[in-house]
Amino acid sequence: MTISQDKTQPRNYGLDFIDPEVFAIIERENQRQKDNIELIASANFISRAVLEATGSILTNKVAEGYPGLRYFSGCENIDELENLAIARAKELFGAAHANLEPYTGSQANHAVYLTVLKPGDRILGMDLDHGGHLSHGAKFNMTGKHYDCHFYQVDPDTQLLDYDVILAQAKDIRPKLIIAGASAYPRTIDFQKFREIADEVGAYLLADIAHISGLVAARLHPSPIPYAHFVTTSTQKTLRGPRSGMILLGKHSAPEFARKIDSAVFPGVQGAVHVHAIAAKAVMLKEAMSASFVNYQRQTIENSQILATDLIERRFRLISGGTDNHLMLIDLSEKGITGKEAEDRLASVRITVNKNMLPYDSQKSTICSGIRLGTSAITTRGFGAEEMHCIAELIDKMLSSEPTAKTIAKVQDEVSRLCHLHPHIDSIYEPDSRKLALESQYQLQS
Ligand code: DSN
Repeated sequence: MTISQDKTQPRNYGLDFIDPEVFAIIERENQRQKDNIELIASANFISRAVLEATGSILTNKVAEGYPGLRYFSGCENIDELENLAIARAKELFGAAHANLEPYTGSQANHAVYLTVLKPGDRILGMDLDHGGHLSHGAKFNMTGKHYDCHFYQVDPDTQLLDYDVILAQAKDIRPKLIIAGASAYPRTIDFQKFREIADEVGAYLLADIAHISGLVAARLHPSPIPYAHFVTTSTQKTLRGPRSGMILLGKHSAPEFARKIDSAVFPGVQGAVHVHAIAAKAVMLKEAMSASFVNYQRQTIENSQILATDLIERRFRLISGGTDNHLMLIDLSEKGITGKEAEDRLASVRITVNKNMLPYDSQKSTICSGIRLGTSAITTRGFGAEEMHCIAELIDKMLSSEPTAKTIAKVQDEVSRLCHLHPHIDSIYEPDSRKLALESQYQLQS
């Protein structure tokens, strides 16, 4: 490749000049994010501060081990950074020990398994089709291959967790580890009950709060820290941080497991630290300590509940009849449309959702009978109650019957109007933004 520059101009080593192909793809994705209503429940928009930390020169630094015990020199700044992130995580979640090194939530889970399980040991986790996660024992995941995985489901009538049934199952299976936590469960999880079940059968309890960690940080969902032996989370969902992971231990489990979990993360599951991600998580944790973050999470839940109520009024059937958190699951079987068709139809008008398996689904996972919607990303953009009413109407127009070309055009116009009304993340880069929900990210408590 030849890179020639106009010698009269300052040298340009930026991405746009060095690799215009990648630059163009990123620009197109930026535009897509601006122009679409993002309803994928695990999605969010990070702040400029988190983005800057993620893309910083920290990527250049090699570090293995933990602060004060590194396998490479030159880690004095990195030690300070990681200690800061750990202190913030402990403060925010009321944890006695925090490990900020997991690359992802799944890696955090694997570290917990390595800490307490041997190959072939029994796990009891939530069934993937009932809202669980791949890394909780799915047969095509590493966990399903290494451990003897069993699953609890939701009640067929209420679609809620039935703790008596889970207890009976746990007594039968005698798992060494019980996993509480989900990717698609719209209701509050009772971690205290899970701990009682674990104690009854002599199991360890892992709470995977990947989806709800932002709500837990804001005290809008009960915390598992006092109950679970291990708490894991990814950091990019409701917590609004970088794509990464974290492990937290309460004061009851830290004395026994702090050292073990650290060595399970490194060198057990991972190698060198993603230092740039540690910095981004430190910033995320500072943002999450602000009053505006709590307001944001409150609005996220309120938006979710308004959207759910509006959809129910339009004769959509919601799994469990509603939502307590940032997400909802819609059963489309009575609308005569599959999850895949709904996902495609909404994508055609720039509303982004994911098809989702429902409890006791008769469809295969590439088709699904439902979709999952979440309000974390749109709430970051500043969408409120009024916009939720509009979105419910748009979804109804697109899914309740085959939309005509005229309807599709009208819905597309309305999506453009809403996106224009609440600009993309670029607008939260402006400290003088007039939009309170976006501006508030800068109003951090000292
Ligand atoms: N776990 C997947 C989800 O819930 O969407 C991806 O993070």
